Order: sequence, then C-alpha cells, then structure tokens
Amino acid sequence: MLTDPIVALATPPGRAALAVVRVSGAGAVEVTARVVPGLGRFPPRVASLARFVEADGTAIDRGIATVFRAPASFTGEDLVELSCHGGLATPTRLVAALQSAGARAAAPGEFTRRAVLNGKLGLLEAEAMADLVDSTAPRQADAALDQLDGALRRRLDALRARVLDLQALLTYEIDFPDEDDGPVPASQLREAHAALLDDVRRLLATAPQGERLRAGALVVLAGRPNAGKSSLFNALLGAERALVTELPGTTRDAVEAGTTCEGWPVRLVDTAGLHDATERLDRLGVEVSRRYLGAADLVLLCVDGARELEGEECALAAEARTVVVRTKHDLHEAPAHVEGITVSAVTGEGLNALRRVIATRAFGHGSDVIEPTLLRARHRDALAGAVEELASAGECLGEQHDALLASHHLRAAGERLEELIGTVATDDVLDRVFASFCVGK
Ligand SMILES: Nc1nc2c(ncn2[C@@H]2O[C@H](COP(=O)(O)OP(=O)(O)OP(=O)(O)O)[C@@H](O)[C@H]2O)c(=O)[nH]1
Ligand SMILES: [Mg+2]
Repeated sequence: MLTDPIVALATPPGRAALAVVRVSGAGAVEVTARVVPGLGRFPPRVASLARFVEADGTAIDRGIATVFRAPASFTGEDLVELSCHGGLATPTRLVAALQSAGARAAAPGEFTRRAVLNGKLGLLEAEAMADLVDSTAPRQADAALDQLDGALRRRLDALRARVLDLQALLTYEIDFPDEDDGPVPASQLREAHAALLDDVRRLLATAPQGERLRAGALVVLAGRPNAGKSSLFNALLGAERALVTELPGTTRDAVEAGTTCEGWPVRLVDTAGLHDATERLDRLGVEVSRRYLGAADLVLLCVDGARELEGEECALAAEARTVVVRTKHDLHEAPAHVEGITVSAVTGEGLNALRRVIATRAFGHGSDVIEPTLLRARHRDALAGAVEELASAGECLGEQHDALLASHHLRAAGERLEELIGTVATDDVLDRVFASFCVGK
C-alpha cells in the first residue's frame, strides 16, 4: 500500500468563498510545513490561522490549517487540511506549491481508498460517501446516509452470523456422522436454513428499487402529436426546456432532464408524438420515442382532454407502468369523467397530484424503500452469488443429506457476504469501487 504524501483540492474549482486542500500520507506535515511556515508546531486538531507561501517566500494566501496526526484522521495517516480563499487562481497555486514541496497529485478516490485500507471506513461506507456526494434528490441522500450509518452492513453482518451458526451446527454432524441424534434435529436445521435463505432473497429483491433510486426513475412522456407533452414536460421542470407550438410534430428528438418528485429522483423524457410518420425525420423521431418507451420505468400517456383512447394508446394504457394524463384541462369546461389524472400546463392544476403519483408509482410506497437497500450492481451480484450457494446448501440438507457438501456451500455463501461487506476486499474490488470517485475524495 502506498503511503507517500498526496495532495488534492477537495472542493470543486470555481468562484467560491472557500476552497479546501488536503494533504495525506507519511511526511504530510513536513511537506506542508514548507508551504505553511510553523505548521510543525501547530497543535493537532485545532484550526490555526496561517500564511501560505511559495518556495521563494511569495505569499499565496492567508487561511486556516488543521493538522490531524495518524491514526486520528480521515485516512488514518498524518493529514493536513488547508482552507484558502476560493476561485481558480489561489487554490491552484496552493496545490502547485504543495506539489513542488514534495506531495504527489492524488488519484481519484485515493484519500478514501487509504481510509478503507487503514480500517477507518468500511467498503460499503465508502460507497455510501460517494453516493451522498452524487445525490441530487433528498431521498437519494437519505438512502446514502442510511448506508453510511451502517444500516446495510449491520443487516449483512447479521446474515453472515446466521450462516456461521448453521455451519457450526453442521460441524457436529460431520464430526460424528454415526450419531443418530445431533445437538439439533435435522428438521430444525432445515427450518433455520429456509428462514435464512428467505431473508437473503428479500434483501436481494430490494436491488431493482435501490438501483432505480441511485440512477433516477426513467419517466417518459408519450402520446399523440400535439397532446401537450412538451408543455407538461416544461411545467413539471418549471423551465422552458422543450419547444412548444400549436403545430403537431414540434418535438422530433427526445429531450431528457433530471428533476425530483416529492424528493425522489426522476429522469423526465419528452418524446416525439406517436403517429404513422411518413417523412424520414418524423419516422426517426417516432423510433426514438419507442426506444424510450421500451426502457421506461413509468409512462405518462398524455391525452388531450376527454378524448377516447385509440389503437396504440389503448395498448399502452393497459400496461401496469402507464399513467393516463388528461391534458389542457383549462380548455375543457366540463369536468372530464374519464380515466386519468387531469392537468393543465397553463394553470398548473393537477401538477402536484401528478408528482405524487409519479413518486409512488415509480418508487413504491414511499417510506418502505429506506430500509437497507442494495444500491449498486456490485451489491446485487455478490448477494445473488450468496443466494445461489445457500440454495445449493439447501439441496444438500434435503432427502440426500450430505452435511459435508452443505457446509462447503455455506462457507462459499459466507465468502460472498464478506466480499460484499468488504472484509476481504481485493485490489480488483477496490479498483471497481473507486473507479467512479472524483479527485480529492
Ligand atoms: N390551454 C392550454 N393549451 C395547452 C396546454 N398544454 C399544451 N397546450 C397547447 O397545445 C399545443 C401543443 O402543445 P405541445 O406541448 O407542443 O404538445 P406536444 O404533445 O409536445 O406536441 P408534439 O411535440 O408536436 O407532439 C400548443 O399550442 C400548446 O400551447 C394546456 O395545458 N392548456
Ligand atoms: Mg412536443
């Protein structure tokens, strides 16, 4: 493991009141002291006002320096945190001076990787930190914080302990194969195994919802030309993103924008109206619409007023993931006694109700989801592996009782769980986790 001093800007570059630069590694304090005179004498964990200078003494800035001595730091190494004025020039100059003083520019995620390797942070918590930073919607942040607090790890630790318990019970049978009655009857063993498999499967079943929470639900506005899709798209976003005209066929390409509904993350897509296009460009537009429809988590089928559904609309409306939206309600005097949610892009009527429907339909029943949820493909793959091994173990506990083979599968299931928790993280796993981190994290 590398322990050389690394440096990076921890805040995004650009105009801001403050910027934070971090230096971590063996000799971090000595290296930084070349830029921050007197740093070696600063008391640890105390914010001290300091001057930042280049090698020839040229002033860079005045700011706050805080020294964290190993192992009581984020990375577990000696770490210095410098707050300077924000913007482009000053932080860049400070980082350059620290590099000249002997620190290497950090690789993406290198600070967090060192924290994990030094046992300061679990792998699941490191992933959660990345998710928290990437969150654009409050519910995403809730789930990330939950994982950072260890909810998923505690659940996995408990499952892992139950696998070990089962293994222990089997050991007796393996060691004394001729005894008729072990410490527990075979039926009890099978029951414990079945309950465990059930619980692991239940956790695995949260994966689609969790991954949707991380990525945002794909919500596609579809319908006939001129149905009011683009107007509704703009109204939901609160911004004039898509062109609107009275001419049918205004939208030809799909337009995607991120937004939130009741705090849940949504990728909203406006599409070209569905019709039998004859012109080449129109046809291409309709093809794009169909591709998005194929991938949609939720379809908002826009229908002008109380008009009867026809042809393709009927088929779409019959799908479980479709919500019928009756548009332009301000133009239709009589209340429409028809299926669907009535909205008006002009008056804003019905928009909040529609947002609520999007949230519940795309993410299930609100608060249920914040139970520990599998948020990543890595979690899903590892847990699916554990389910497979547990199922195999179950077969060995049935009619053709084979305690030795069952124990082998249980051990493999336990290893999948450990891999997920990160107890035995290999370089491959670490590379995969930290590939998506940004520099300075
Ligand atoms: N009064 C009123 N007019 C609306 C409303 N929504 C849309 N319109 C009008 O209906 C016409 C078509 O609206 P668009 O939003 O462009 O419809 P579209 O479904 O995106 O149409 P295409 O992109 O051509 O498929 C425009 O003249 C809009 O001003 C509404 O809620 N109230
Ligand atoms: Mg349009």
